Amino acid sequence: MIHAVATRPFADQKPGTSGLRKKVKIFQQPHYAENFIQSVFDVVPEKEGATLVIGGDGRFLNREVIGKAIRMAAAAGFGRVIVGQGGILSTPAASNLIRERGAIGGLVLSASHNPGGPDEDFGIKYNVGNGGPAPEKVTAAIYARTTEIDHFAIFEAPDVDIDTLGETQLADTIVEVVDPVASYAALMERLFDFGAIRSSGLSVAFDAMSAVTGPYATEILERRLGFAPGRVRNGTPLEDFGGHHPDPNLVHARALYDLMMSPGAPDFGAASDGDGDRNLIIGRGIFITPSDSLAMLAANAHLAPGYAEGLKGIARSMPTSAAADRVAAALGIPCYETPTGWKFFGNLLDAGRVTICGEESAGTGSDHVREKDGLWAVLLWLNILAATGKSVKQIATEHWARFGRNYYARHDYEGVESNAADALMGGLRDRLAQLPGQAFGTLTVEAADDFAYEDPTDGSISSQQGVRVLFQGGSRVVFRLSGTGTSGATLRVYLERYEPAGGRLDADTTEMLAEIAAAADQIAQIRKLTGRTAPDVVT
Ligand code: VG1
Ligand code: CO
Repeated sequence: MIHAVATRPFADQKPGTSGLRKKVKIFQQPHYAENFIQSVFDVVPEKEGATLVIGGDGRFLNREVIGKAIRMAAAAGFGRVIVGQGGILSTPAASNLIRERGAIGGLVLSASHNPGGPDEDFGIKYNVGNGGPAPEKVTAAIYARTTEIDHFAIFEAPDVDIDTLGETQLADTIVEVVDPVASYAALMERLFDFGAIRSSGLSVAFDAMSAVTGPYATEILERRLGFAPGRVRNGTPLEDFGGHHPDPNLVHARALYDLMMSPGAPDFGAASDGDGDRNLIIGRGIFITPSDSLAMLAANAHLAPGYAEGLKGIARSMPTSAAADRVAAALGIPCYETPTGWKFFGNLLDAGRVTICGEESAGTGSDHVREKDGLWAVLLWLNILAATGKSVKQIATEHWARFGRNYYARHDYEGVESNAADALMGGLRDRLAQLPGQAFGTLTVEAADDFAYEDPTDGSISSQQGVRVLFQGGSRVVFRLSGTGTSGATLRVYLERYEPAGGRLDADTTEMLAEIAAAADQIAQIRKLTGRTAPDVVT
């Protein structure tokens, strides 16, 4: 029986960089999740009989919201709902299923790298038929719908059993529970030379951070690639990620970092985030920044079977370092600079303009899906190591010797008072025109702007995507506010210094960036306006 339930709009359902992310307590308000899901369904055209994919990263509230979403999808008239067993689907696996099964879209339930549990974060993201995050015109329509919603429809029945593989009928909808790993693992086997990795003799340590990649990594790394049992750490997804932030960076994956810097380190260390789309890459004795990883993967991708024909182009988000640009130039292929967030890569991938994309925030991926993909990056690295017989350190040092090195760091100021953050960004924008020519220590500003992007495939324009200050010589600082935080504002300051081949390629990053960091504070008045003397997280 389909039930129409009267409801009233919530004022705070505007999707951010990747969907609607809020505290669990906010999602637990009666009708909160239902209103958002109904608003999504209301803007999906031709859903009658269409297929919808649903899955999440297993965090607290995942099962409950999936139960509701299935019954609402049945009420909305979808023909088939494909759900990962246990409610589990990593973000890239969901993207793959949408594409493989010809779904009209999918609901991905996750707050990614944010912590989980009753007092932590939850999120809902809608992906469209290409498997990627909904573009801005769709998220804007969803948001508009949330402001005027007056009822939602739900099929009244007990929740479907999502733990048993197979099909059940709910009204006119078939609910199909699938193995969350199988088709994703098969895709990886098509892209990479599993035989070469298996026989390479490489040793690995993978930290799944008690999040969604556990079952994927166990199946792929331990069962299919034959790495010894236990090489996947924290491999069981937990509702609260064991109380940790499932954020694969040097702060939250400290244990892995320490292992990789220790004398007995394996050849290769990696970690992924809550929903499996990010990656951390650490070689024995060397951390690879995500921006460098993108550049090094692009330079060597042809060594993997899936990319043997070469790359069509590279795309990176604006705050990501320009290391990839140099690779693109050497390969004679285009390099696109997009706003932050994976949704901007989708059109370029669909149009066949680029093959590989990446973000400084530990996201790398390719045209195999329409999301960033943590395990994909791990496997491409392993394929490159197996094919070349080189260590991570060797790949990196040879890369820098050829292209030069982009020293890079991101400073995050979290939980900043929203008004202070807005004042800081507003002040910066007001002063932009005066910056060129100004000197900060030995640095002189060459140009400054507020990044705007015109999508080359559909002409749509996204403005105010972050303030860039470019210094003479190719160093840079970028300022922007996070679109994924759930309390207050997060100011991100991205620091980059280019050192050409033949220059100081083996120096300490903090030291190399010290002058730019000082200039950033002077330019944006961070201490004065936020009261902070140091960033909360440096990655
Ligand atoms: C952050 C990252 C961005 C990434 C986004 C979603 O956004 O900076 O690069 O695409 O998270 O990643 P923001 O607006 O907070 O800077 V995930 O792994 O949270 O889906
Ligand atoms: Co993520």
